[in-house]
Parts: sequence; C-alpha cells; structure tokens
Amino acid sequence: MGLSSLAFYGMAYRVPASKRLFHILTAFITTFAFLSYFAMASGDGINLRSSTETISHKHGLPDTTEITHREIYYARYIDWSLTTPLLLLDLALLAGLNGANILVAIVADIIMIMTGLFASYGKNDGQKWGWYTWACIAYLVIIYQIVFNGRNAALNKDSKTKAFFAALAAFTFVLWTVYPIIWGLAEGAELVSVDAEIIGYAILDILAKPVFGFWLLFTHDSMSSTSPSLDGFWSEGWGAGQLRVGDDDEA
Ligand code: RET
Repeated sequence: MGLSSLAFYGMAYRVPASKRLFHILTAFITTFAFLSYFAMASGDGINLRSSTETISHKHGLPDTTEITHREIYYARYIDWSLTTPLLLLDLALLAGLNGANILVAIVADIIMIMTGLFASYGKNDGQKWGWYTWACIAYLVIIYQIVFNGRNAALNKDSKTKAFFAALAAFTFVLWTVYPIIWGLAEGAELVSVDAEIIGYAILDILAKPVFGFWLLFTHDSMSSTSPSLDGFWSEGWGAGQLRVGDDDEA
C-alpha cells in the first residue's frame, strides 16, 4: 500500500494539476490503507468483542449461556469509512454521475461501513445480523447508484470511456460483494478463524485498492477523454479575477 501510494503521488506529479484529480483520490486511498495496515500490524486498532451464546442441553438440562470472545480489527472500518467513498468517487467521476447521485452513493456507503462496524461488535445474533441487514440494504443503494445510474450516465461518454467504466465497475462490484460474504463467515457466524479473515480481507484490499488504482490511472493517462479537466482554483489557486483581497479597502 505504501509503495503504491508513492507511485500514485509520482504519477500525479507527472501530469498537469488540472488532470490530477483521479491520481490524488487514488493516492489518498492507498495512503489511508497503508496507515490502517500499519496500525493493525503494530497491534493497534484491534480489541476483543464479547458475545453471549445460548447453549441448549439435551436430557432436560436447563439451557446455559456462554460468553465467547473474538478479536475485532476495528482499524479496518476507519480505513473503509474513508477509502470506500473515495473509490466510489473515482468510479462516479469516470461515469460522469451527477452530484445528487454521488451524494446518495457516498452517504449510503458511510452508512454501510458504520452499520458494519456496529454489526462487528454485536453482543448477540440479533444485534449482529440486525446491523448486518442495514449494511446490506445500504450496499444495494450503492450498487443501484453506481451500476445502474452510473451506466446510464456513462452512455453520454465516448465508447472507450463507456467500455472502461463497465469493466472497472464490474471488477469493483464482484470484489465488493465478497466482503460481506467474508464478514458473514468470519465476524458473523464465526465459521472461519481470525487468521483466515485477515488473509481474505488482505487479498481483497490489494485488488480493490492498488490493483484498481493502477488500472484506473494507467488507462486514464492513456485516454485524455476520461479525465475531467479542472481549471480555476483547483489548478491555478486564487488568482486575479477570482478573489481580490482588500478590494473594499481600496474603494
Ligand atoms: C460489511 C459487513 C456488513 C455488510 C456489508 C459489508 C460491506 C463491506 C464492503 C467493503 C468494501 C471495502 C473495500 C475496501 C477497500 O480496500 C461492512 C463487510 C455489505 C463492501 C472496497
């Protein structure tokens, strides 16, 4: 993550400021992920969840309640709450999605990650799967915005951009759908170990961030049509004709 961040900042430096939006967003994504992995590797951003489990006994013995513990890597959720909105922004800008739809997709995404975090700390199945359900509904809203509305918005773009958006959105959709499956098997049903969970998420994170980023930026740099060119403050700073400090004093 660290190396790909350096590569993305380097790639940003090589293009004019007006063409740097995708580079900067993508470099932020891997920078946040690098910091989150640094936290988890050094033992930060992890704590224990205690949940209660009811054990029913045969032969007429009364049910007993058992308390179980599992490590929760909450740094992941801080990372995802910052990086998944930026990933969606990359896709939405590529498709040319309008501002209202982008806002809905990003708010749904933040809801998905926050409710996912609550699900992870669920003390019983009701809390765990209740929060998980809200997160899945939020995920469906994101899919609707990016896949359905995004595809419609991309129809107004040239054929190369359209095809590129379709491929990148399909890649993202397939990858993102594996996250709730891992969650269900790991933090949810506890069918897989914490180690397997770490490996699963690590593979997905590498595909969803550096691989996504290199694909986006290399393709983008070779296709001038995909890049929104941002002039004004973004590339020039406040200059003559935009903000004239002290105008009132001179009058
Ligand atoms: C959770 C659990 C609750 C249900 C759903 C989830 C979805 C998570 C997703 C995460 C994507 C993360 C990415 C990280 C990049 O590195 C929170 C696991 C639906 C889609 C792309």
